[in-house]
Amino acid sequence: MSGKPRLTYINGRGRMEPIRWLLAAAGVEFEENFVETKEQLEKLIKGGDLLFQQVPMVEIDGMKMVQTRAILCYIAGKYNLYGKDLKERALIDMYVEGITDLMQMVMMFPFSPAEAKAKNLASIEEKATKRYFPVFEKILKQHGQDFLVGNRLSWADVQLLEAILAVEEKVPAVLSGFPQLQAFKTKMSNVPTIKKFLQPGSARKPPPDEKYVALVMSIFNLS
Ligand code: IBG
Repeated sequence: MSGKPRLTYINGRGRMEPIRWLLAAAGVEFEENFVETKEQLEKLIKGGDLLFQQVPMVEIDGMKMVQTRAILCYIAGKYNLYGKDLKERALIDMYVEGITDLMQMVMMFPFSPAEAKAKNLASIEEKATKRYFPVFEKILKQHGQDFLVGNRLSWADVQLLEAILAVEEKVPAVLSGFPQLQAFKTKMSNVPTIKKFLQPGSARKPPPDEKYVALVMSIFNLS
């Protein structure tokens, strides 16, 4: 056995992408097992490895972990990206949950019916610029540090950069009113492990396209 974590999911972003981001930021190499058909998912389910009959599933340290948030917490804790004490952890949790709420809208966007696309895009822009990004702009401005919590890289920083880049793919000028976030994006993109992940050929998955939507719809029941 290689000892590398093994990720089971489709070959696309979905719910696995923040896990890929966090492992990459921690400098951890991983292997991927791509589910390509509904039959393959059903076989995995029959095999009994998916606790709730769902992916993402990550094999790590002898465990077969499911539930995205549990997996992320484990990786963040293991690789020192989860604060130095309970209070820093509480902040990281609050920031991550907020960003996850925004990312939920981004993740579901490709599945919007054509007639709802414009409205859903406007809603993502509105929530990003009026609710979520102002919070992080203010935090960074107030403490004047490079990272959101404890003056060192944490899970919250990684999730925020992922969210900024994902929203920018849809709304390129979204950071125009957020100078702190622009500087944050530049600094975070230059953290060596992240810089590597942002380069072509990494395990980072491309923006969702029609093929991705068709693949997801052919394998999963979206709810
Ligand atoms: N709470 C779980 C988690 O966070 O891990 C939810 C996991 C989940 O919904 N998994 C889906 C699944 O395995 C795949 S992600 N479904 C099994 C089934 O039988 O349908 C599906 C998804 C994508 C993009 I991709 C947007 C929304 C959902």
